[in-house]
Amino acid sequence: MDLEDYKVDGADIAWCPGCGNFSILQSLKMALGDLEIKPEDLVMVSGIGQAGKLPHYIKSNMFNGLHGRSLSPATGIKASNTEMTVIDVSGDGCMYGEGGNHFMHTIRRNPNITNIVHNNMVYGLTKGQASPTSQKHFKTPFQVDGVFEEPFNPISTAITLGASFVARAFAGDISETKEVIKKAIMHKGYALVDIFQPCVSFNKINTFQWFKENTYYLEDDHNPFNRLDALKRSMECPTYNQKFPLGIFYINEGKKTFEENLPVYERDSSPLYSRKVDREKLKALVESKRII
Ligand SMILES: Cc1ncc(C[n+]2csc(CCOP(=O)(O)OP(=O)(O)O)c2C)c(N)n1
Ligand code: SF4
Repeated sequence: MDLEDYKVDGADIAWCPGCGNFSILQSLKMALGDLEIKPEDLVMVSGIGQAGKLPHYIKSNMFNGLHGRSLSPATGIKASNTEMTVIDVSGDGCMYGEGGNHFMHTIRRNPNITNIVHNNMVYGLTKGQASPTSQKHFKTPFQVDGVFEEPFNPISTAITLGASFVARAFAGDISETKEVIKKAIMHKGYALVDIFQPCVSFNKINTFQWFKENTYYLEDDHNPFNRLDALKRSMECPTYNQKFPLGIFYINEGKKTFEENLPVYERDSSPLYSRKVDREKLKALVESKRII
């Protein structure tokens, strides 16, 4: 499909010129186009933040909810519309801070959705406070002496929790990011794609150049099916004088999805909304639960 097919007529994009979000939007549209996913078959879900605005700029069905709470509606949307492609888009603050609890338990639940996280290591929308992935010693007008906590490692956390697909990309490389997003969408089960996204206004340390100098791609012979190897690689980071690896770290094959675990799909795979309500059965069920 053509990228124009995903264009929202009259959309006034509110991101700063030069923001890494533009490249992620471009990579995502290219991935959707290559996979021939029609806007009517796509649901974009987000919370709050600069990243959370992305669904406003792509023609699709969309749900924009609370900060850090997007994965629950995304899970529900997929469970009741199993034939749709569901993509959640969040910022690092939204997903790993406010939504940290939902992040963990969605990994355990394993809905067949793609979770794209724009990781700019800062709170962009609220003008530059530190986020869970801000690097140590990062100074902001709010963390005036610099961040003292260890940064949250989403890749290690996801692998430890047995996530179904775990990858990291860099917004400065549109074609590689597109390829990773395509694989994540095609993967059956929960797929995390953490994308380094320079915030040109509020993070003057982790710039496009900084990410270029501090990342490298996992070798072609990296085996994503070896969990311990993946975990080891996910711990490489500048804190230990290493670079951040990019690419597909881990694939947990054969894990049952959330939808596959639901009894409602055991005998009938048709999506819930397309089924006829059997009022007699429903009445009998309600009656059977009455205590008095
Ligand atoms: C529960 C809650 N806490 C805080 C806020 C205020 N808030 C809105 S956006 C935001 C930070 C967004 O940062 P991030 O998720 O990293 O996304 P970015 O803007 O960098 O893309 C915060 C703290 C909120 N809306 N709701
Ligand atoms: S504040 Fe940062 S993240 Fe937000 S649009 Fe501007 S550059 Fe992008």
